[in-house]
Amino acid sequence: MFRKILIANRGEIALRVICAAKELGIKTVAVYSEADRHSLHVRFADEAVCIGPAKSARSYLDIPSVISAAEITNVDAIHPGYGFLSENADFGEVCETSGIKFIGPKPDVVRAMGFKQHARTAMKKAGIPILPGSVGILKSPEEAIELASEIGYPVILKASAGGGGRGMRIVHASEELAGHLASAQSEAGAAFSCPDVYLEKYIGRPRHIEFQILADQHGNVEVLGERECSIQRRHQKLIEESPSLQVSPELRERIGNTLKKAMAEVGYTNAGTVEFLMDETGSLYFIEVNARVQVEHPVTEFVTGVDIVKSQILIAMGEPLSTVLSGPVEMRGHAIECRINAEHPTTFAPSPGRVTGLNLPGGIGVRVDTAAYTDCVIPPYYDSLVGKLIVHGKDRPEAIARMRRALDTFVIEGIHTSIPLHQRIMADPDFQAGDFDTGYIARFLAK
Ligand code: MV4
Repeated sequence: MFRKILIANRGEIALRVICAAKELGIKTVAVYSEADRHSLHVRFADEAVCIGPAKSARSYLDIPSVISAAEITNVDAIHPGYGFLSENADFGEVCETSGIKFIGPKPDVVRAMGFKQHARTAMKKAGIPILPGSVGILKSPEEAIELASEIGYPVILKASAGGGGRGMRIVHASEELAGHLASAQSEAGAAFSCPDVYLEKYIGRPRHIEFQILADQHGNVEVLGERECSIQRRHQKLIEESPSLQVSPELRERIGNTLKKAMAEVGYTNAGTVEFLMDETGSLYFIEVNARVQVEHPVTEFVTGVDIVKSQILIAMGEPLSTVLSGPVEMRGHAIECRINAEHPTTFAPSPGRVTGLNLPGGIGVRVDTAAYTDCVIPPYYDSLVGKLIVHGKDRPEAIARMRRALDTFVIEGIHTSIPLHQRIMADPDFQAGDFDTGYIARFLAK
């Protein structure tokens, strides 16, 4: 049983974890940078420790500072949230050697899932469909050219240690392959200290669909359905929903059952997300595993009624899923999330500054996850997410109507936000018809 946990994060997710801990009767410790002295996570935690200057590299990403704060306050465990140290296997190891439980998968599993090529091989072995491509990392341009001609162009080169679109190259013809391979390898080496690159068949205009899983320390895995995350710009998601209109009950059941087996086989524990691309025929192909709680977890919480963050804490304490969950997981209704960023709605320029006025929407089926308050200052040093507006309705049309009325009463003064962009998307006939893929935002902005 945990008595006290430290939250190694800031903003809305730090508050989200504090809420879960409070409901479990667990004390909390916030850590904060000098720029976050007046943040709500500092105010609502039982204790707070300043861990360094504004720049993340010297505070939220600084392992010795976070561990020192944990030791000084004598916590039992650390919840990393998302981003920052959440998928840093070295951090997980330091926690363990310091006698502090890391609320996430085991470091070896985090490390293995971080190498995409490794995750791909493991998923294939367990029967999860993957795209045709290299079996290991690419060893030579000749090997790459031979493989690509077998698969057929276009193909995509991906950094094994990459993610979020970094270190990727689309290759349309054999003449381009050697050059793109060399540049992908050097970019990957510089960015991730690992030059390994692999190759896959390229899918044009895919949909991005991800499955939420929970896995306990006793080999049990549950699947909490899927999320549709295709509405994104430059690898930043803007809108997520659950369920996906494109996933039939049969497909959900088939992928879900295979995932239970696959995640148990790789020794995965805690909450996790398995990302897929869907091609225009409706087939799903595994691309990567995210070994953390995700920004968009609330849409899954709305449709399943499962508290994912509380589940993470209980799993880390050793509880079996049979007691973490109150029965079989069922999906009810439809949920949509709009990410509210501090940025200009058409230029996407960052818009940090003081929030001079704030009105949060509420009412039936509406949830706002935010650390913003009137007169708070959004610092320029971190992610531009200022809040998430999530709605739940009996079906997708009701969820959209609810989102539209909630956006209409969501007022943030003093900074620019993405609220007006979301209002336009919710009114778009293509969005309303569910007619979109990962190219949607680029086309929408060009209209
Ligand atoms: C792909 C792809 C097409 N074909 N892989 C981008 C981020 C990384 N997580 C995987 N990504 C992609 N992988 C193959 N074989 C297209 C993308 C992609 C994408 C994926 C999900 C959401 C948005 C995207 C935007 C552009 C490209």
